Amino acid sequence: MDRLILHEDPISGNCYKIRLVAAHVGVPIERRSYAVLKGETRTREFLARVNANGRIPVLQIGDRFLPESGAACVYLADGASLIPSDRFERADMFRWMFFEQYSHEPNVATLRFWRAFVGEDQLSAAQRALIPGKRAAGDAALDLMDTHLQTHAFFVGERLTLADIALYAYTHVAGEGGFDLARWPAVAAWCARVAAQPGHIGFDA
Ligand SMILES: N[C@@H](CCC(=O)N[C@@H](CS)C(=O)NCC(=O)O)C(=O)O
Repeated sequence: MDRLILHEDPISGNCYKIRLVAAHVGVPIERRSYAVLKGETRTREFLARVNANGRIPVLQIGDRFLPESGAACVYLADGASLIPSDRFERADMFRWMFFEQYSHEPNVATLRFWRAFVGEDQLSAAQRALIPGKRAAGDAALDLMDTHLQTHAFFVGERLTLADIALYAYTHVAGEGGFDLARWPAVAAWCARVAAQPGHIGFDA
């Protein structure tokens, strides 16, 4: 088995997804930390060696580097029950993972990052102007999730899949971005359900 190293920032939910999948499948990973807030993923060395896109997470597998949280989750969960074997369910899992990347993370995670880590008073005028749109889009993503979860225990196939892990990472800390989960009770109940699964680890584990 290749040595696995997660290049990460511990504050990042995208990195937490990968640690959570690794815990569920019982695969040990080493961790190498970079401070996004200090620009440590934008150094010449990081861009040349780890990820030309200047972002974490990156899963290093032996001497190969795999950026993008979803790709790393798929790599780690290959052959495990976190990826449905049924063709439709597998595609549906990717549907929710793509939804997370396009409709959820850019809104819910970005507002969390700005509020909890950068500080609203440190934002540029351009960033501040984006807040209302991101708030509305984050609310809409949580509305959609809540509607689905009113009649489903998990996102796909009534059991834990990568879709749940991808969406859980930033949803369970959405309060840090000003999204009060009390407004979305089915989402809050699902968060508790995901956290109660065997093999679960918390953000700070
Ligand atoms: N789509 C990517 C997003 C990665 C991403 O946005 N990473 C952020 C931290 S969560 C980052 O590295 N930001 C540093 C920067 O852009 O300089 C994924 O899912 O891995």
